[in-house]
Amino acid sequence: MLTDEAKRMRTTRNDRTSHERAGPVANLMNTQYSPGRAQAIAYANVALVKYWGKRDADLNLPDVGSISIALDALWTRTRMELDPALERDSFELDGQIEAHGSGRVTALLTRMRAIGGSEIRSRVFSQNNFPTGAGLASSASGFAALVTAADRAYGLGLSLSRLSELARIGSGSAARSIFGGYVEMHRGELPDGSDSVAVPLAAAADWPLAVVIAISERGRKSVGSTEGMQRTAQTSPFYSAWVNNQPDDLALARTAIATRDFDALAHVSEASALALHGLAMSARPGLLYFNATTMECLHRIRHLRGRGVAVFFTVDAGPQVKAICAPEAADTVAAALKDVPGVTEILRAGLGGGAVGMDDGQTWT
Ligand code: 2P0
Repeated sequence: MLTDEAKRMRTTRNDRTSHERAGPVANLMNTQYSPGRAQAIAYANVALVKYWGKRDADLNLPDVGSISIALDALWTRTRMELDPALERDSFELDGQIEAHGSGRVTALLTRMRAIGGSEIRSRVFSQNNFPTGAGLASSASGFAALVTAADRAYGLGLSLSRLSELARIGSGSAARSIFGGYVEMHRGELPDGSDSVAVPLAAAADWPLAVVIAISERGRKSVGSTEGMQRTAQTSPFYSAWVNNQPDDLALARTAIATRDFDALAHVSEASALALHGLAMSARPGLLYFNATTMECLHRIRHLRGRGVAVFFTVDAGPQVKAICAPEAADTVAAALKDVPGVTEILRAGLGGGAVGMDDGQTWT
């Protein structure tokens, strides 16, 4: 007996799918399904207009829309094998059986099995090429890769919009990592979450900005995003102001991206990041994701922009600072941030593509 969700997903599964998209590994794609085994790659994203807060915790529906860019240098690769002999799904992350987060993985796979009418459990092997749980959006690339691999392994052929919806159930930011370049996540209005999905705004090649990331702590953050959002919504006196202001910031960012207006994008992105952290600090007890190095990096970036360098900052639920800049400014920005005491590592990225599924056995580029 199909659930209502499974019926709805099945009726909309004939749109463009991840199997048909062009992308950085498109040359490796095979249009044939090979149900049973599959792999996928998805890229992390960084929000310029931030997501923080949920209107429904069960379906993971956001209280606000958001806008992000995909990062080509930070990715998750996931391989899946269905095995009728398995009693439960197993999930290995970076070579270790993962207890943390495996409940979300199983819940998502159970939903996807319901869509395909399968009961066969899977072995899931995931690999991040960057630190997990340190404010670098590992859950975004992770869940986007998972639903893309599962779509192929279970032979579902779902549309990108439905994959975005499923990825969102795993992690709100993951809905955005189904698409590449500049992406908007819609808050949506419907209680079933079917309009709470991401859409592409512009391709990476349309406006190829660069990103420089200053790492100052590699450990897992003390308060995860899900718990931090819940605490903020329940205790911050400023939460409703945050929600009410978001449509204005989304409109500003949309226009800035459409017109390639770097200064306008810089202003709204920094405002959104600072508002998010001000909001988080106003929860009780307050959430402090910055360390001293974070703050110093923000000053350094503002100083560079004051000198005419095309750069702005954003910070997520962790201390790492992401500097978004014109490609020709990336060397200057990287050198300036490397020099900040407490910065242990600099990562550099361009804008990435959307999640791509491929058959098992194909090799990665
Ligand atoms: C964002 N963050 O827009 C914001 C800014 C962190 C700060 O989305 O609870 O891991 O799994 O939906 O997606 C991180 O939150 O949270 C996040 P859940 P998620 O990128």
